[in-house]
Amino acid sequence: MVESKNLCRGKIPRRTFLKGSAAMLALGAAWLEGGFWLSKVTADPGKTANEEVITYGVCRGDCLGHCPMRVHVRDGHLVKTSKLSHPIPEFERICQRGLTHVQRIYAPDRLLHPLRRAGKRGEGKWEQITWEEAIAEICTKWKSYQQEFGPESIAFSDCAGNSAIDSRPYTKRLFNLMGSVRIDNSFDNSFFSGIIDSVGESSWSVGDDERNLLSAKYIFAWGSNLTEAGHVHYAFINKAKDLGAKLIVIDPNYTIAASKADKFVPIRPGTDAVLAMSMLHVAIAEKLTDKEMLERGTVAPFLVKESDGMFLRLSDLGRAEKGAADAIVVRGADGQIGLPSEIAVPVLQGTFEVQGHRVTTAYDLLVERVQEWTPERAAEICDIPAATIRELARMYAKGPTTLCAGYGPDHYANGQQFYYAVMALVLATGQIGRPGAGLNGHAMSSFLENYADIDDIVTPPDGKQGPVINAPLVPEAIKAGKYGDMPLNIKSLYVYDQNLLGNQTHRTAWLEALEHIDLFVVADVTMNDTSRYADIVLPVAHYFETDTYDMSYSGVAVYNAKAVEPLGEAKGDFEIVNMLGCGMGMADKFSLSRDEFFRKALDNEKARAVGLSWEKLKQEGYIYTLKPETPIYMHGAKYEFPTDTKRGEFYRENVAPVADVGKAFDKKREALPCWNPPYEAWQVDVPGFPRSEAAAKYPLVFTSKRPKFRVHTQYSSNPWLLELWKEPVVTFHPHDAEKRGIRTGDVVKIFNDRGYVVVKAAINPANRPGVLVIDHGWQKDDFIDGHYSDLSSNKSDVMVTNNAFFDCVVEAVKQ
Ligand SMILES: Nc1nc2c(c(=O)[nH]1)N[C@H]1C(S)=C(S)[C@@H](COP(=O)(O)OP(=O)(O)OC[C@H]3O[C@@H](n4cnc5c(=O)[nH]c(N)nc54)[C@H](O)[C@@H]3O)O[C@H]1N2
Ligand SMILES: Nc1nc2c(c(=O)[nH]1)N[C@H]1C(S)=C(S)[C@@H](COP(=O)(O)OP(=O)(O)OC[C@H]3O[C@@H](n4cnc5c(=O)[nH]c(N)nc54)[C@H](O)[C@@H]3O)O[C@H]1N2
Ligand SMILES: [Mo]
Repeated sequence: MVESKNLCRGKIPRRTFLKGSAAMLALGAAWLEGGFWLSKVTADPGKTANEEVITYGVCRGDCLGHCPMRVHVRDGHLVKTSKLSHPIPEFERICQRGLTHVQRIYAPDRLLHPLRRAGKRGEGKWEQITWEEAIAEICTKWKSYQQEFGPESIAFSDCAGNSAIDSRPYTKRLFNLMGSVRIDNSFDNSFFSGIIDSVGESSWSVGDDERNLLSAKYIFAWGSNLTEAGHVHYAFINKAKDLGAKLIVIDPNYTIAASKADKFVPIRPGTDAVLAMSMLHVAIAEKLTDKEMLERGTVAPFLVKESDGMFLRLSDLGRAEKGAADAIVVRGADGQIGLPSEIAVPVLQGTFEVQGHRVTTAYDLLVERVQEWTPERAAEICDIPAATIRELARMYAKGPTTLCAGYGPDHYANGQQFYYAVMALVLATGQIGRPGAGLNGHAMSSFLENYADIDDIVTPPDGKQGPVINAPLVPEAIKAGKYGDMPLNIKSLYVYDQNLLGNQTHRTAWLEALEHIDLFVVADVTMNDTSRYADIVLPVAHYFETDTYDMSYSGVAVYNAKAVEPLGEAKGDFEIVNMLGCGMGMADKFSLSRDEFFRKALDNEKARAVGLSWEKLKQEGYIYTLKPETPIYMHGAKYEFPTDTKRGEFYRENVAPVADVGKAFDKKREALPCWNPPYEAWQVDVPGFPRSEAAAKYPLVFTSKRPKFRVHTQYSSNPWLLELWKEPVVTFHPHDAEKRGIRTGDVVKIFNDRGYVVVKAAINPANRPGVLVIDHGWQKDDFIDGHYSDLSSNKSDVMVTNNAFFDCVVEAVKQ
């Protein structure tokens, strides 16, 4: 039997064809390769056709769109999805992926039955088992691991599959009650650390309502693939451009957004923090900073003690006890020290002696920190002319400027440094908290409110909450049997809502770690890179097959009614978690029905304030929650930020590594923006920063970009979308291709010490020389050989443990 996932692309799979046929012959129907998840959709002959029922749903996955849609059903079959109207035209949207749910729900790679591995891991041989057998086997083994090795012997890992509250969040209840390890997927951690530490987190994310873009004069798309990774959001950028905003794109590669830009700034990879610090240097030198914002809205006037790097507080002056009442003080021009409320105009600069404490304002420390980054020095690092850096700084400071930072800079080991640096620029120039000035775009815009309150359900007071470990550190921890100094014996992994072996860095390290795992369970909708390696596969329903609530990112609360019955024996995560909870002897804690769960979740003040309850939602189908009074910009309005100090923080007095595994760090350096070159992707010798050893051996930086046709690996077997883009292609700048004798259409092998991938090549002058680009989200069977995730490294900075996909160098040869 041929694995049908590949057939729909019109090619014979390389490894599975003969093996599968032999298996069929040898063992008949006892087990099949690729057979159990094939969907057979037959219409019920007894029914009259054509009567269409329309329900509502929200498209999931992590494209950051969460578009509400209408789901059309005939004769119990999903036949179409279409967009839902919205009173704000730019929010009315559906994309080519949203329009193809029919092909997702009836996809040939859908998992239909619980499966037990019947061959070697990853071999694709399966035995169909019942749900009862699956749950009993998992729970019996889990209990024995718990008994022998403790609750931390089981680890759960999740990410981007389905963020609705009955899926990813509800599963957390199970592992919190079991005391299991939670693996932090460590995607985008540098982005979120830098931004949240600097300006706090608004209701759901880090930035403004997209409507605020329409008042911007300058839009900085910084490492952001606006038109591909955020194309449903791009309507706002387009409209802002029509209204006169200038679009500036900072990216190593000439992206489609760059082709629409007023200015394209091709930057050397991994150097964005330097550009941001240099722009700040210019803004300070040319007096373009925002005094009012610095004084009232940031930590600028706070006095940093030379002795310990902490802010001067009342307790240091003997005016309060240490603790909650102990407030930070500032200094007036007359030398008076007091609370910010007592001192009308605090000084922003200077070093002083205050009752035996030598202190300097936080702003002065920032000014000193960016002193070295003259545009001329930054030009050497970033490969951008000094005059351009000055021009960018002037535009940014003039405003109103909206920053649309993407995750490009996040994907290097030094990633967080950019986000801390750029937020210092945003704060010092006051480009935040007012019309047209703030954080936005697909990556930063507010996801608006979710309205569900399930904290008590997800984190029950009687839970045991096991340790959280960052994914890049997990393979080593599994192999070593310890995490830092803590002994750790992970015997079972439960992966759901994540295609771990398709999307984590350094796949080969994960495959080696799996050899130490006794029981690998994967709950997914499809047979993919990860479920293929499982010992037990649990088939999960597509979300339109379950009764659920979800919030669109355009402010529509949706009753996502079960439009059709789950295919085969698939079940929602909610039901699976309840079965596992009961199997683990916690029947009393996993007895909520879906209806009870959603009723409880929406029974809260916030939901009531917008007229939302589970019953009302079920009656009405969907409810618009945006009101004229809904705030449109999230941070910095009236100089207030949702941080500990209530101010924008470019100086961090409590700086510490996110994953503390006992590694040393320089507190003084990390308290303010700083830069070091990426680990591998540093290809040049600049005085003070010699080329990386890895780049001396492997001269090309290997990066990826989001394609419109997939969300990570989701939709990757969708025939309609495959018609538009049928296979992975790695692109080369003409110089790099010529040097290697590579032409468009050639098959190339991309390799380094960690692994290789064999794919087709194309020449693209839009690439920065020395940078390769592949479209993200392909899986093992899509490559001619190898896997692109075998190339990337799981090394990350000591401060933020993050998956640094692009901090990866390679060589390429024609096959
Ligand atoms: N090379 C490279 N790799 C990258 C990146 C990159 O830029 N380059 N980007 C990274 C980033 S930023 C991210 S966020 C990650 C995302 O990484 P993942 O979270 O692994 O992304 P997906 O491929 O979307 O995997 C989600 C899985 O959830 C399944 N699923 C869908 N609905 C449900 C459900 O209701 N229940 C369950 N149990 N499963 C469901 C889907 O079938 C799919 O297999 O990828 C990372 N990987
Ligand atoms: N269609 C689609 N949309 C998605 C997703 C998807 O899988 N598919 N995934 C969603 C998720 S989880 C995420 S995290 C976001 C990601 O959103 P983006 O980060 O906007 O998406 P990418 O395509 O990874 O784009 C990274 C950009 O950074 C550039 N870049 C690479 N290196 C550098 C550098 O050193 N400096 C600068 N300035 N730029 C650099 C790349 O050329 C590219 O244009 O997209 C979301 N939207
Ligand atoms: Mo992401």
